[in-house]
Amino acid sequence: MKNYSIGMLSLAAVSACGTAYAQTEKEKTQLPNVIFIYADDLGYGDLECYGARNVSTPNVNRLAENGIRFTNGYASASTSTPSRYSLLTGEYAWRRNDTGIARGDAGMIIRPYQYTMADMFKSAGYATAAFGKWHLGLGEKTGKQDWNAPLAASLGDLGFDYHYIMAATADRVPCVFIENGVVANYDPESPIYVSYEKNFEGEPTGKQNPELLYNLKPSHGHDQSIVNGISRIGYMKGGGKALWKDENIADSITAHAVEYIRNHRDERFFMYFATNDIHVPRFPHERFRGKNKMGLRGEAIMQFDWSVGQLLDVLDELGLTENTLIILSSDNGPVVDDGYQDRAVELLNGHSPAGDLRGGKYSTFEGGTRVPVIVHWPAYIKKPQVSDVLISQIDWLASLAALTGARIPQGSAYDSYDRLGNLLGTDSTDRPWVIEHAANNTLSVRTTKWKYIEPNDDKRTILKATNTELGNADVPQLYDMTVVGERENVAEKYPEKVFELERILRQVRNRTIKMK
Ligand code: NG6
Ligand code: CA
Repeated sequence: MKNYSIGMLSLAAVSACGTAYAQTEKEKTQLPNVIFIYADDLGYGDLECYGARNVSTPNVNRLAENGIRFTNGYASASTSTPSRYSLLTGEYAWRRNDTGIARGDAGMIIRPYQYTMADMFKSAGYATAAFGKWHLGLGEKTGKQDWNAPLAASLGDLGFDYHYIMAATADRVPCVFIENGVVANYDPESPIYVSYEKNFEGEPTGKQNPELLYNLKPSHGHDQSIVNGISRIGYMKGGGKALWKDENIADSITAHAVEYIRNHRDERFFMYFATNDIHVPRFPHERFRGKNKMGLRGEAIMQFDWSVGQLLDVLDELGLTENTLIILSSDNGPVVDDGYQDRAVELLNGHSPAGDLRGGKYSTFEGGTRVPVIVHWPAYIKKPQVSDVLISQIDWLASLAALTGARIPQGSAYDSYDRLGNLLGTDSTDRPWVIEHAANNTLSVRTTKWKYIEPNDDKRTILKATNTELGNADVPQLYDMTVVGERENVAEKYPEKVFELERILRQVRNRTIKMK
């Protein structure tokens, strides 16, 4: 039996499985606001509090110094769409075959009937909102959206009361914000057309008109439609005054989030704050330019930290800091050259984006999925700590449902377990296993001591364009996780371990295992 006490209050503790529910009205009134600060491609080593030396992140440090900083926290996947799908549904993305990196005109991947993180909070009486990068599709069908009318399906169908988002990523068209299912700041003089098949007649592309790329040029891919002097993935026409300017994206997302907090100061709210930073194209606001010796990538980290600071400041100002639970993390590991000539590689200056982990974004290796995780809730977490407990974003839905008292419908959030005690620092029992999902759909199983990577047929050991070690092999790999860096494959030495972890993976796949 566990007790979650918040200030004067002790949340009713329930049952042998350690689930805590906010049961009474009084308890419910003490529930915190919840904010996810979800960075894009921010690596394990990219924050000062995780050892970064070339860039300071004072606002994130503030959270770490007064909260819990996790050293074994995992995103579910090493790319964005599957990671976000898993976080928001509590179901592994690899259970479906349509959750890979989404196009900008993908149909909405989470279906309206699915239960989501936002549904959970809404059912517990929270106001719910999403800001920033979405990348989980919009509308009914891929390629069939009418961007000049309300979208046929959007986040309102997934439990979010309000959203101000980018459809996909900054490197994919359409380059406009979507507010509550319609293009924000829509310009009727300039209707929007999008295609991932072919260009629109007379429209320039990065490939054919490199002279028009006055802001950033691609290093690989990203040579289709040009918006704001930067070429993107996909073709678009129109947009007019609705088109974003990359240098203002962080300001725009943050301003909307800050305004939301102000307007909902008297309500309990859940906010999914998904920054565009530090994804490519990295093109931060002028005020960060020249401020970091790593150039644009370092400046994008500074801009991320600035956004965090804006949220913290408004919470302070409104007296909401104490009872707001903030969870800061990233959707996948780092990449340096992800397709634009932003000089990120040459200006690293000794910085290790993945810390001492091997691999990065796209990999099966740790750099792909082990990410910063910081939890901050002054009313509850009184003793700051660094925790090495094994946790995964897949569990956040069930864990926060345990906090709020929301009941998850049977069969929903199937892969998500209540590990609230881990997140709040009261339970240091490791998750018995964590599943990591690489870009090529290879799965790995991490336990406290071991990591098993299943064999695959992908011949690439390095993703050349990004210079990322992928960790592929056609034989089983087993690494001793007490040794940093996944260097020595000891599968042949410990066949019984390989067998044990293979079995866990098989059972998780088949849904024949339940975590104790
Ligand atoms: C890749 C893009 C990369 C990035 C990634 C998705 C090319 C050559 N590369 O296909 O730039 O957009 O998709 O990143 O197009 S994620 O973080 O959203 O998953
Ligand atoms: Ca990402």
